[in-house]
Amino acid sequence: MTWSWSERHIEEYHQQGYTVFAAILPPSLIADLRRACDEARTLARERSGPQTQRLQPVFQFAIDHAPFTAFTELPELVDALQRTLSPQHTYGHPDGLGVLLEPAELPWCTPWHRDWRDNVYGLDLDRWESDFRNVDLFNQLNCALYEDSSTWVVPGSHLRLDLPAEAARFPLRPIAGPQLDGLDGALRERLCRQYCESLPGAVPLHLAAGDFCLYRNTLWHIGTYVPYRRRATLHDFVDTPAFRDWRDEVGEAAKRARHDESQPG
Ligand SMILES: O=C(O)CCC(=O)C(=O)O
Repeated sequence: MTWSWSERHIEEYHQQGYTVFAAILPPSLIADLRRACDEARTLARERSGPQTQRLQPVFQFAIDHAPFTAFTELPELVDALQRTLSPQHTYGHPDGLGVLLEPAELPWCTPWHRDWRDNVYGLDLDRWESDFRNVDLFNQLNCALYEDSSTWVVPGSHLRLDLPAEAARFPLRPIAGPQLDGLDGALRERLCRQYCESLPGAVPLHLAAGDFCLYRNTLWHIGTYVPYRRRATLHDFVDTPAFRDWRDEVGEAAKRARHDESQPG
């Protein structure tokens, strides 16, 4: 497979909520990024323990930055992103670009979620509901350096609020993940899989090494991880001036709400 961009990427992005730029990274860059991510994995586990999910942002840590800079400047990627979205959309931010890693010891998964709505406590939910279809906001990327099927999504869910079956599956906030404490690895893996499959319409997103997935983080999505499958998947938000303004206004208001709630009354 050799990389080429087509109008299909725009259609997929809008209809499914994600599109994959297949084989867009050249093999030499994959090799350089893998070496830098080996350093990131070691450092992440030293700092946060064996089960840690990520090192982010990579530019703030003392590892080799050169391959990450090459990734952020790759002409084919800059072009593909701008043709799919707009010249205002950017990736590879000093305060954003990170790497998602496999756990060293035990399988686990995140709860199912739509970003901001379900994982930013104190957020103005009416505001999220009025803005979640805005394509200048809420884009992110996963770029796999090894084959990666850790991310599951509900295609098309970025276009709508929750269906009755989804609301019935997760009636409470915060959404709980599966109960894994004290269980052995194989059982944890099975329960994570059952949890992934429990949301109607959920499918795994399969990425090969060098594939770049651009997706709406307003999609229902989840990450599920096993220690025996090596993972180094670059992860970042896709920014725009409008998204910066939104975070300054709505994200900061959520921070203030959390702060006010934590003060003694
Ligand atoms: O691991 C992934 O691909 C998804 C991660 C994610 O959604 C999260 O950490 O909230």
